[in-house]
Amino acid sequence: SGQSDSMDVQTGPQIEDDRTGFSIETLRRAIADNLYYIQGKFPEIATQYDYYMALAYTVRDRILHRWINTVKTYREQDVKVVCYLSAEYLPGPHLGNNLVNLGIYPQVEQAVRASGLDLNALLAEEEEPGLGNGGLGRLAACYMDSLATLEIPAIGYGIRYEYGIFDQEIRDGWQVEITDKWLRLGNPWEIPRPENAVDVKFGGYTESYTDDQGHYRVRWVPHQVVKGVPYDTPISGYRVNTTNTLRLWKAEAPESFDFQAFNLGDYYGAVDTKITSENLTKVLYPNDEPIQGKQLRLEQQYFFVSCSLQNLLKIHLLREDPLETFADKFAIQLNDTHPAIGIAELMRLLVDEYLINWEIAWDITQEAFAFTNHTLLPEALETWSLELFGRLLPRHLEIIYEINQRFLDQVRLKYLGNTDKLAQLSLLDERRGKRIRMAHLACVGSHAINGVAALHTELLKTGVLRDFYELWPEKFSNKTNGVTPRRWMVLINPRLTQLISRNIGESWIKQLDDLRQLAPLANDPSFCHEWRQVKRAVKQDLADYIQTTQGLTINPDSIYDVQAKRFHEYKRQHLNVLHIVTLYNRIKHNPEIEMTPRTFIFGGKAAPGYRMAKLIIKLITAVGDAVNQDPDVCDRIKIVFMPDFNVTNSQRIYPAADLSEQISTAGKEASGTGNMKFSMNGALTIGTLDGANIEIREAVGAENFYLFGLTAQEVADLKASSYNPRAYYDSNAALREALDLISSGYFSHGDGSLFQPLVEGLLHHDPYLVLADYQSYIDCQDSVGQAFQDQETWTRTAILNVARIGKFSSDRAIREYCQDIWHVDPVHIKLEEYVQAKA
Ligand code: GPU
Repeated sequence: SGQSDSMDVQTGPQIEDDRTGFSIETLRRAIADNLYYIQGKFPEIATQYDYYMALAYTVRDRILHRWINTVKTYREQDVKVVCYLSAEYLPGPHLGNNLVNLGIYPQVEQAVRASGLDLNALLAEEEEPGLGNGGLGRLAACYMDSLATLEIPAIGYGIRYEYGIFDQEIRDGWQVEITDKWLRLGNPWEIPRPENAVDVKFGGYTESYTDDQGHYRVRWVPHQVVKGVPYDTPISGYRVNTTNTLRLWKAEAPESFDFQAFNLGDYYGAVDTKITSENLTKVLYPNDEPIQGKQLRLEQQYFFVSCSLQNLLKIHLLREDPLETFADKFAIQLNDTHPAIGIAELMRLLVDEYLINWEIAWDITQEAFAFTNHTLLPEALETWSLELFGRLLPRHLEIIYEINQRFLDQVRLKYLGNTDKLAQLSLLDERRGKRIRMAHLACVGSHAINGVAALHTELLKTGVLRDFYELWPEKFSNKTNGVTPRRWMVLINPRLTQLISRNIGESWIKQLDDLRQLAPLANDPSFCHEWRQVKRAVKQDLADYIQTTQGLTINPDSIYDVQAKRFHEYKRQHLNVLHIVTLYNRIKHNPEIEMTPRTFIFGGKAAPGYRMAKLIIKLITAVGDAVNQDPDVCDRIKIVFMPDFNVTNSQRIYPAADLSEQISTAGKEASGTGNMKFSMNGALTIGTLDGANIEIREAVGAENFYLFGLTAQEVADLKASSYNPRAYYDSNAALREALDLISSGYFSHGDGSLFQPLVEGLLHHDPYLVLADYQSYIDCQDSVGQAFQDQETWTRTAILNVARIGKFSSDRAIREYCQDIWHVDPVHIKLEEYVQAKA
């Protein structure tokens, strides 16, 4: 049998080879070995999951070899390291991505086949770590991929949520949330490092004392201590040895803290502490652009930030570097304000624990930190009530007062007598109860501040952060988002990848601008034909999947018109629905009407407490139920709601789309990143002048982009001049009919009240200007329908979109961060033979 080969081999170097070798036979043997020694199974009783684990460990061994060499090199060469602080990461399944990055996909495919298995079936076994809500968390994962690929020393710090973002099911057309037990069957990609645990304090009070040298000092006497245990996941780069670390912290009860209670016989009290400690990292808050004020959320933020900064200081001191050089060795990036408490925490650690004087500590802090803002929605800007903040972090409150006082002294000098300026810039919002403004803390404590798309950065400078821009224009810059072509093209769209690489080589995978070489091929009929064949095959794949999972038949020759993203009113999924209902009414008025067949595909989760977002999901499924069964429609319109939109499921959607819906109210979507993923896979965009849409349109050419709607300026002007949505309803018959049909109960079994909140909201408030943009959207969609009739031109346009999308690689974004903000350089990792290393 296959087993006997591995029994016969010699011990010694051959064993090492089984953990590092890439040949098909070595890989096959390693899988069998891991099934036996890791899973403790033999083939007759092994499940697909067991084989997935055996394969995952096989791949992990190859990565570990590179990881160890990476860590060793960083240590020996005393390099500057990027520290990305993010409350969320959405890395997606690791196995496939690691196969791509290691360059062993074909070998592993064959080794798995030689074991009598199917690689796709094994890949499907992996539970993805849903440790984020959407764009912000996924961006962090793309950046980790690019950092490793560009050979930049980096650590990603975050939270090891035991339950990630909920799984979404649709029951009776409504979203139902199911707990995400992603760790249930074990996680082969993480290594716990209990020896690197740190303590984090909460609550209590502060007291001052005078030290031996007569210095005034402050001591924090906490009410509770929680232990943070790091779990490390390797992040491989594409075809390089560099393998960086994603370090996620889990909260546990400290061994010693309630020792006294334990001794006194309070066994249950001690266990209680354990339970409350572990609650800290139990679950991710499922709000995309979050609601305010939950104590546990602040505890999570402080917990992971304190763990991370303590860890950095420990690494720094282990390297025997003086604290004064801390900012030369670490660049700390704040992924929105969620980790902004880190500014006060680094001050506390330097001043209280390492006894550095305030001014020096402040210079170090400002030099080390940089801040990325990800939203313009005023309700999403984080603030914490003084009362809650002071109760949980009494020492940090004092430090923030001190930072604020020194900052406002500076402001006073610049704006003599201008008390409005002081109130506007202050870290404390004195209206609406006293609250701490985390964005202000982040701005004051950082040397660099950036937005995530050109328009977004401009709006920050003239809007929410204008006073800071006036004060420190040199701190501001734009860093337009990007996404990794390794996951979002190579991994998820092998057909397209092969077509491209066969024609222009493989350099584009690391140099996405090289896709430009496709441009001349847009005029090559045989290339266009192959392109169409690829698209058709990928669309068939999605049709098959929808058939099997939902029993719904869709037409692969129809336009796949896709809107897949979190549900939020500003993203305007309901505008999309109004288009569908408008088309439906046209058919009802004129059953013979010519119409390009469309399949409307939706995907996305709503925050569990966001009633309107959930009602919009119900509206989509309700319209779907009516339209999909209506014989009059005759396959001109189909509506699909793909449940549980996550990284795994999204990977089937992006490659198959013809039309990408990017229809947010101008000025509301900071950047968007799905827009880039669709475009890279050859979808055309229908979109507003919002976020990165503007730059995508500039890159691909206005003639290759379906633009509609008001500009950000027009939106602002219209709102200022008392917008009246009702007037649009009154003057537009098609719009009126669409809204009336929804109100009538036609889609809700005669229940006219179900969608009333939605319709009434649009008619009387419409904060996101759905009605104002309706006609422009409909007209634009009509031209999309027309254009799709001419497949030759459509394909040419799609090819040009891909040829010109290079800018939106996260590699470009990371290069800009490295040059302008972090001032870090690549470090090449050489592989030391394991055999040698061991000797
Ligand atoms: N974003 Br703030 C989130 O996904 N979650 C958040 O809490 C905040 C922002 C998104 C923006 O909405 C999106 O426009 C952007 O592309 C993304 O962050 C990454 O920058």
